[in-house]
Amino acid sequence: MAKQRILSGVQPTGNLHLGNYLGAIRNWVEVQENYDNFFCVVDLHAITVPHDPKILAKDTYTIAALYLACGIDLNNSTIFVQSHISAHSELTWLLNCITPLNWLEKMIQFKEKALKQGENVSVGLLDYPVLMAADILLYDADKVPVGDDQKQHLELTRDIAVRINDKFGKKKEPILKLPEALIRKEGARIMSLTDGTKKMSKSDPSELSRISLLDSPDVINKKIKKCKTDPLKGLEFDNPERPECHNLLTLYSLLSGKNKEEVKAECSEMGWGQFKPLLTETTIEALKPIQEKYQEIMDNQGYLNGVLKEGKEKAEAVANNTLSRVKKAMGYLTLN
Ligand code: ATP
Ligand code: LTN
Repeated sequence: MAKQRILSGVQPTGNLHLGNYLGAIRNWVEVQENYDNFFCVVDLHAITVPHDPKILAKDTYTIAALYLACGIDLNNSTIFVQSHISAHSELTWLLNCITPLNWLEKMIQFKEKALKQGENVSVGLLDYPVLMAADILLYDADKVPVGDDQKQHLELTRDIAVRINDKFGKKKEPILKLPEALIRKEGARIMSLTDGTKKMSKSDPSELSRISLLDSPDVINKKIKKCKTDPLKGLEFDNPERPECHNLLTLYSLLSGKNKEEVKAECSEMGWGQFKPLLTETTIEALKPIQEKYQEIMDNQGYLNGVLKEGKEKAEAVANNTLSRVKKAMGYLTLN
């Protein structure tokens, strides 16, 4: 039986942090053997908030190299850049014309990001989830592994697909496949180091709020030393009064590979002075192989270019096929 397909992506808007890794990419790596995978660097999404043209290409390389460094295996997976495949933009337009405006106005991420932008909110920011729907639907993806914050966008993607199928498809032959979100409970929402009630995010102005996958041991040490804690004795999971404590124990559990029970047994009697060095050491050790592999890949730009060129060809064939199907169903003229 053919393998089910996975599609997912990350925006090239700065270095990846532990939230991106534990909420998304680590899960891609864990399940990749069982699926036919497409992993995209979503550079068209990266310009929905003001961006710097001088670093967009460099950041795109960084994210692609980090996919490989984190363990994405080209035997099961295709890595490509969203803007290299024009079908993403074209399908977005077609989907735009059947998507009600008020669906987009309800999106939580739009509301949060629009608030941060003040006067400067682009049409692109509002349209962001439709572009994401196009990314997913073009590949007939069965599963989309993401962090918890993307759940609403996945629901919207399904709603858009249903609308296309209802308007233009036949009952027994849907045009677009309905994808499912793949959200792992552990790590789906890693919180900021400076505020345990806010998610760790690339766009937080404070560098101290996140650990990047490429942070040096010194920087990791400094960030964990300064991270927010509380004055209570002992360490515990799941106490809503202690969001930072829950988050730091979760990080330790995920990065050490020890389950919750093991972490409880090891850490519940500890104070912060004992736990912080342990978390620091564990984080440095977990990131070391990723950083070494990343450096190797970045030292060989020819190799990375080759990966992305091959990725483009493979992805384009699939995407163009779906786009033609949709255009045909919508009644576009084709010349033979
Ligand atoms: P920004 O905060 O600037 O919007 P981001 O840090 O959320 O960026 P994205 O590129 O939007 O990064 O997200 C890439 C993937 O990482 C998505 O699957 C997203 O759900 C996941 N992710 C992002 N932040 C976290 C987090 N704090 N915990 C778990 N998963 C996360
Ligand atoms: N919106 C996503 C990034 C993204 C994505 C996708 C994720 C764009 N297109 C397709 C999965 C599938 C985010 O993480 N902020």
